[in-house]
Amino acid sequence: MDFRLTEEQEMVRQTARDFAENELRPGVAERDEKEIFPREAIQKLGELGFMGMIVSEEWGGSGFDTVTYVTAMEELARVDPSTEIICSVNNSLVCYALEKHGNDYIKENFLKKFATGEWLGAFCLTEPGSGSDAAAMTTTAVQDGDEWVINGAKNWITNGKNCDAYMMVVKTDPESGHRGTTTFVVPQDTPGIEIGKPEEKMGIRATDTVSLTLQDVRVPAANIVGKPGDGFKIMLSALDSGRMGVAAQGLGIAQGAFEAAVKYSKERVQFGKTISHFQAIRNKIADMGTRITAARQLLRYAAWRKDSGLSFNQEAAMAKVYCSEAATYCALEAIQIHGGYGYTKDYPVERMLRDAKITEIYEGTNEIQRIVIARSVLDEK
Ligand code: COS
Repeated sequence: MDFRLTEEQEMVRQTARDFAENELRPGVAERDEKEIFPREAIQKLGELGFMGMIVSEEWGGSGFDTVTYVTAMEELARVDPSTEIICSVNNSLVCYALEKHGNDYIKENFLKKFATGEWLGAFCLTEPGSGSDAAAMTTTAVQDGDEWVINGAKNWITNGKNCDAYMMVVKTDPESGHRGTTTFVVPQDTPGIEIGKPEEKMGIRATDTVSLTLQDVRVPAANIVGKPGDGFKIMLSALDSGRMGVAAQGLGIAQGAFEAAVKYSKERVQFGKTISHFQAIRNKIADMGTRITAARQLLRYAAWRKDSGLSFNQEAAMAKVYCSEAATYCALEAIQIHGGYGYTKDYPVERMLRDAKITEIYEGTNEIQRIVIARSVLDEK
């Protein structure tokens, strides 16, 4: 067993860290405050090969393994969790699923564009009436010759406004429950798609999150991902992979909050010494550091299982739960260590807490992750 990153993994991690420090950190507070989408940063990440990290080179990707991917995503999230999730939705939800399930037409015309960063992707599963109970979706597609006609609505779509195409699951045989669902790639400029007003969110405010109204949206049959009827399973398997991107986001936030707290504790003087000397503060630092180290190992283990061709559904869910809860925990403790200053926008830790909370909610709430974990542990799959 070797816990060290390989030379290549370490090089990619350093590239991600340099990018985050030089390109993301300078504007991160302003983008949060003014809800500015980091378009230029995403374009540069595309040029660096970070938008298709786990896609093979044949389809325009960088061909990295998943350990490299989560390591890079952690570095982005350590500084800018918004940019991380924009990137990770494209990488580990959309690109992963299209490479695994898409036909050559889809790979040539969509995957290549997403993987090179020419296009940005979004993932559409949730609807106003179906969140955790994803199979309860009611958006439909009806076949009309060589086309399918989609009607319905999707919401909570990360990248929904700034993307170029959606990976979207809908009911094509409403009588057959989840077995009557099909996944399509739908270009954003397809007539009949109305994009709602971006949600005004507590955190990850540089991302756009929108709802979509779909009225007679015509999509060629060639844009079906996998087989008709397999849509739900394709989306759930994409989420197994995507959840590692969210876990990396949580881990990066936890690490960023930890570093800010450690730094502040060594600067702030009370009772004649820096507060890093006080046991109450030291305990917090010890607990944060322990959780972060455990979170990182769990996430890299899940990623290693995926890279090794082993099942990773349970471990990805565990990593998502543990890393996201470490994020909220560390951000809260970092604020506590900063005292009143931590509760203001003069320090980054208040943003880190706002950014942390969503990691416990999206790509499957932590309550859903625990269902997934328990089913797997109890062998009830
Ligand atoms: N990958 C592939 N297939 C999977 C799967 C996975 N991870 N998990 C389950 N499936 C399959 C099952 O094998 C089953 O197939 P068969 O009917 O052929 O046996 C099918 O999917 C349905 O599974 P199940 O009966 O377990 O579905 P449920 O409706 O009970 O839902 C949960 C299972 C709750 C786990 C699922 O709905 C879920 O993950 N919900 C959260 C959705 C989510 O993450 N939303 C966030 C969207 S992005 S912001």
